[in-house]
This record gives sequence, C-alpha cells and structure tokens, in this order.
Amino acid sequence: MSLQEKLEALKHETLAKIEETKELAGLNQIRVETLGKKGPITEVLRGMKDLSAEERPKVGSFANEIRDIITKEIEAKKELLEQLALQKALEDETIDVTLPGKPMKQGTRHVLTQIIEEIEDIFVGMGYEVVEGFEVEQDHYNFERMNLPKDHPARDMQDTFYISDEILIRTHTSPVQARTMEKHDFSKGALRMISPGKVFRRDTDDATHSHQFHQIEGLVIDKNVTMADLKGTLEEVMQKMFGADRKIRLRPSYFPFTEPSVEVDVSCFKCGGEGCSVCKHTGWIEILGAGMVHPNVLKMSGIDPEVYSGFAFGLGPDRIAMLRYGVNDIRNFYLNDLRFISQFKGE
Ligand code: FA5
Repeated sequence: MSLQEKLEALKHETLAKIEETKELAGLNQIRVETLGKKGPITEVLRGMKDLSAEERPKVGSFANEIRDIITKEIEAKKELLEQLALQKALEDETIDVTLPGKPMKQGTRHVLTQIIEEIEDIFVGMGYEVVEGFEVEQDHYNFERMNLPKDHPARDMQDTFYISDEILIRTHTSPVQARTMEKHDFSKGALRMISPGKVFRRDTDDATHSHQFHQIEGLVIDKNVTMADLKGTLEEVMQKMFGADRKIRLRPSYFPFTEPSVEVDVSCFKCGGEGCSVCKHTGWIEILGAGMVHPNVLKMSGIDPEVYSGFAFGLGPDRIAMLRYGVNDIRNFYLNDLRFISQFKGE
C-alpha cells in the first residue's frame, strides 16, 4: 500500500470513529491517537525522508490535508457533544414550578418573652432604660446590698441555690438595683430603669411555684420621689397592660430593701371587680411587690438619702401570663411542649 493509500485509509477509519463516538473523553482519545506525536500521520511525515524529491511535496501536502480534515471534524464533533451535554444538564435541572410547595411551620416567640417585651415597651415609652443583670450573682449584691446581712431572718423568704458561700444564682432581680445605682451619674439626671430576667429559688415546684421563673425589677431614683409617684406609675402601667378601667390598691407589706413596702393589687380584668374565679372572688389580683427604696440601700450605693429618694418594684411576668391566658399551672411554661407553647401566636 502506498503512503497515500495508507493516509486515505486512515482518514476513513478516523472519520468513522469520530462519527461513532458519543463522549468528549473518547473524542479526545481519537485526537491523541491520530494526530499526536506517536500517531500514524506523524509517522508518515517522518517516513518522507525515504521518498524521492518529486514525491515528497505531494505526500507532504496530502498528509497535511488529511490532518486538517480530521482536525476540523474533531472540532465540529467537540462542539456538538458540548452542546448536547449542556442541553442534558439543563433538562436535568428543570424546576417544575407547578408542583405544590412544602408548607413551612412558622415559630413564635415564647409567651413569656412576649409578655416581657410588652412590659419593656410600656416602660421604655415612659423613659425607662432596660438594664441586664447577672444570673450568677454575688451574695453581696443579691442580699447584703439589699439590706439583708448574712444572719438576717428575711433571707428565709427566698430559699437560695448557693454555688459557694459567696456566689449564688440570684433569687430576685433586685441585685441589679445596687449594680445600677452605684454606677449612675446623678449629675446627668434621674435614674429610671427596669431589668427583666430569670431568677431561681429552692421552692418546691407546684401549680403556682417554679424553681425558675422571671421577674422584672423597676427602680426610680431622683430628688423628691414619693409614694404618689410609685402609685401613679404602676396604675398607668397596669392600665396599659390590662385595660384603661383598671385600678390598683396598695396593701402594707414587708421587704427589707424598701420602707414602706407594699403589695400591689390590680382590679380584676376578667370581672371588673365583681368577683370571679380569676380573682378568687375578691375583685382584686395580687400582681407585684414594691416600696420606697430603704435609706440603707441608698447609702450602701453611695447615694445620700437626705437628698435623693426613690421607689422600686418587682413583678412576676409568669404570673401575669397565667392570669391573662388562664393558664392554671406555671410549669407549662417550662415544659417545651409545642402543643401548649404554639397556642400563643403573638402579634
Ligand atoms: C421579691 O422578689 C422582691 N425582690 C420584689 C421587690 C422588688 C419588692 C423591689 C420591692 C421592691 P417576691 O419574693 O414577693 O419579691 O417575688 C416577687 C414576684 O415574683 C411575686 O409577686 C411573684 O409574682 C413572683 N414569684 C415569687 N416566687 C415565685 C415562684 N416560685 N414561681 C413563680 N413566681 C414567683
């Protein structure tokens, strides 16, 4: 077989292979095998040195022609295969927008968070600052600075989880009072703050007591603050929370950190004061503890009780949530039972 015949046969064989191949990888292999350095065309071109001067240019240009034809065919096939691959990928990724969607369940904020945020909004609207305290607290701030020295019998009112002799998990949010008072710069004006958070007591859990619950502390210190300010402020807050017709009443009470101390009742929002199961037929609901800040507490925070006075209060959002939604067991708030929690959708 002459060189030309060999080249002609090679062309037919290669074009048939190109035609047949369906993969880019296979096409590349054909290119390497046919046109590569060890391929048959290179071999033919190498063998030209043995040809006569007359034949050499003819065979040379024929070999080049065949190489060009094969190269073009490979390029064309490559483009075709690439297009087919793209088309297939597009088909595979097609999204059927008419398929029904999967419904997503929307979560809600916990009912206690909702109540706390609602109370925060009311106080912020009245010019109060929201302050964070520590859940792990020193005995010093939780008790001593609240006028409850180590041997004070009123410590029994709040059974305490101690971590060491000096460290505990706070039994109320009142330590935030002391921490805020000692930092406040009164030359810049009055101190008005609330502080919401978790508190802990070694109470036995029952329907109305939990070893972990929430409180919102409130504190106002300025010149000439009186009991009337306390009453007016709390009445306004209760009306914003429970309706414009609400009234409050103060009953004498005892807290070591306030003098005088009061227990605050709000007229029943369910029956309007006539008596029902929510207010245990008294017409009133006990809602928080409060009082005028004890002079000892002011002194211990570096504030002169002859110049400044103030009021403080502590309310329990868990109890408020129970009253408002008719929840008869406080433990429901802490069980993470979605059947219970998801009833409170919030706004
Ligand atoms: C106090 O803790 C005072 N620090 C409140 C205070 C602050 C008075 C500032 C004066 C001035 P008391 O122990 O009464 O007070 O608790 C306050 C509120 O927390 C109660 O009215 C009640 O709503 C709630 N509370 C108390 N113990 C529990 C409990 N085990 N579970 C749920 N809520 C409770």
